[in-house]
Amino acid sequence: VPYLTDAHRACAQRLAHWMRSDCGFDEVEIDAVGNVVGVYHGSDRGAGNAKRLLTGSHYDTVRNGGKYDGRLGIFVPMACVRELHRAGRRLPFGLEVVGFAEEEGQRYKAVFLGSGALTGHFDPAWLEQKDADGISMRQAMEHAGLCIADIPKLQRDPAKYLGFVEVHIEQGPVLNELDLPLGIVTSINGNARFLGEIVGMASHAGTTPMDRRRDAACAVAELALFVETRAGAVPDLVATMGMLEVPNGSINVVPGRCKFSLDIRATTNEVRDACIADVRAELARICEQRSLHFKLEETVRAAAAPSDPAWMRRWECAVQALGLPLFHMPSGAGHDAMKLHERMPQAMLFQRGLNAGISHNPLESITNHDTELCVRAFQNLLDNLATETP
Ligand code: HGY
Ligand code: MN
Ligand code: MN
Repeated sequence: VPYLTDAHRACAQRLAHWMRSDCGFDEVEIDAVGNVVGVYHGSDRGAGNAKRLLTGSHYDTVRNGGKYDGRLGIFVPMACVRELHRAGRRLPFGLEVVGFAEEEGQRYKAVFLGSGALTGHFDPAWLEQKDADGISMRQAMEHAGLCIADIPKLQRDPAKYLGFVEVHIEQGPVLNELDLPLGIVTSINGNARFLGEIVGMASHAGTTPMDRRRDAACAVAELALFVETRAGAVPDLVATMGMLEVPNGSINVVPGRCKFSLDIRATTNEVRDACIADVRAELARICEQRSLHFKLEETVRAAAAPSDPAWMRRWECAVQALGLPLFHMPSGAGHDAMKLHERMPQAMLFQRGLNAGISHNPLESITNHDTELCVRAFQNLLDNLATETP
């Protein structure tokens, strides 16, 4: 479900339909970047004198991804609103549930586009980016009927919100191995992403002696093994070369070009940045030694986002009330909460995944029982917040 594809737009329509017809939201709209925004008014009936709790997650996915990455964090609060609506209950604050349109940055190099529009971080330069088929973001937005001129109006005033909470699948093996359904997130790892290319000389695979080659693919392979070793040497540091490609390569041609990506993450910006510096230095050394050229473009840099203590405590109380043990853990994955973190206090709740928590893979799966616990934890958080709120 990449950004603004037919599957993506169908997903937005479904979410809006369910918010409107099944859950009883007072306001539902698909905004200028494709976020699906549902508002369930508080006891002020939307008069605007009650603050809102902001929550949600993304509905776009990676290629060949799973069904629950992002979506869980939209449906859980939707289920809570449905139960409030069925009971005819109003909280002393409004509830704004957002299905963010673009978090993964798959079609365009614009991660957190959906949540970034709410925090005032939408970069107009993104509009001219072209996807793999040469379609610009501007063209894709216009084709989807989105009103680009309205994008700046999406920025939220943090003073009108109590904070941001996000439920998300863990996307890793920890809760599964501990046999725990829910986990309290302490911080979201900072990450940086790069797209690179090494350029050598394409030459005949049969006639070019091994000591006369300028093989771009072997250089990238050498860098990949360095990245693996460097990241493996430091706890909670991870680095991935997720894309590696010889454009228009041939079986009998020494690769003259090789494109690659880097994704480097750590619990602190300092550890992340030290790794980036070493990888850059090694890339330069490899290319110097092999008489190759390279370019490296940084496409994402998101700071580490520690959870707000008060909101983390609210999740702790909500989970404890279920009779579950508390387990605190960092998030290796990036989430929309790290974008909202730049504007308001935030904290996340993780739900266990099955199959060792595998994610970004169709094997991604959860259980109804764990999801029931997750919904009840969210309901507990809402009820506790209601008693706190005048
Ligand atoms: O890559 C991530 O951490 C997230 O899935 N966008
Ligand atoms: Mn993801
Ligand atoms: Mn996600």
